[in-house]
Amino acid sequence: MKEWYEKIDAVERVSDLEAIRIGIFGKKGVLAAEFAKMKEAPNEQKAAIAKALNSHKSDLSVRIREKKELLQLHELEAAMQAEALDVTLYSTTSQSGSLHPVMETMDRIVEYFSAMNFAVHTGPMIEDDFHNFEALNLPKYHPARDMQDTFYFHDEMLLRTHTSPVQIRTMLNSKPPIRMIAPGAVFRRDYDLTHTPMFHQVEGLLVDEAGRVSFANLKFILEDFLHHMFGDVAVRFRPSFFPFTEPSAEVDISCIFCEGSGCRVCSKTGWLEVLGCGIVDANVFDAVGYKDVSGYAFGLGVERFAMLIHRIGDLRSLFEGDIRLLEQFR
Ligand code: 2NL
Repeated sequence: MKEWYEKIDAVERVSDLEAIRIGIFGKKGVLAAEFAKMKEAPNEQKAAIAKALNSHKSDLSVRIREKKELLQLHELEAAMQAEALDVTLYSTTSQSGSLHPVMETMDRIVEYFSAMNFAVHTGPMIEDDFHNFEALNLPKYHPARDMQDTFYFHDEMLLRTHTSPVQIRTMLNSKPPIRMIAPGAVFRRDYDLTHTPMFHQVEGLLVDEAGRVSFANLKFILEDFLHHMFGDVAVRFRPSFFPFTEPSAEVDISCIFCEGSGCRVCSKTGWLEVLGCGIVDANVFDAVGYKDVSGYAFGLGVERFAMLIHRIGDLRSLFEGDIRLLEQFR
């Protein structure tokens, strides 16, 4: 039997050890053969032979189990050594991510108004008629509610067409004064060279006691904001109309491409429209139950800001998900 102990000690692979185990314990193995031989031995020797064989049986079994554990450990270590990766190695091919220009622009806008003490509020993208239209002085049958412009669900619900419902919810949930912005995605049934069915808005709202908020306050903050975003540009306010503000204005900056002399981007006007704003219409305050207050509001499209700031000519390139666009903004 001694040779089998030596074989176990000498073996180097788990698979070879298994062959040895079968050679000892298998049906045709050495133990089976020795036990068979024992039957031919004289009766008085049988007990001693059986005792010796049983002792070998348990010793060999323990030795095989211990050797197997040892070999498995060695094989695992060898495999780990062979597959080892140095994750600290410097790689020249590693890629770093970057913010999409729309989100980067949104962050810059939010950063400005946060610094000016405006709270940031968000709300649901699936809205109801009241929060998206009715409360904003857009009564039933107003053209802006047209099926042409709004994505409707079956049960009077819709995809918000602007972030104004966030302001309505904030006013319904809290008391004046309010000083907030609402950044987020909005949806309109529009798809052509200059419109996508989903785009991003930042709207602002400030409400305080009656008589404490003026158009001059609105003009100051928007001029300062536009200088923050576009640098040294001229800013002008043009009278306009929105159902939720009265009076209303659209805000232009001097064209950042031709510096006001007239080019293709500004349609030879020298001006680029970037904002809508106004003094909050009294009907909006009535709808949320606010009494004896005054306020201003404004809204802007983030994609348009991003395109002007980064001089991106085609709106669609912001939505194609082409990694080569992002690589230009690292
Ligand atoms: C634009 C114009 C605007 C508002 C949005 C607003 C919200 C409330 C009350 C009054 Cl709750 N007004 N929002 C006001 C004026 C203009 O957006 O051109 N957006 C892209």
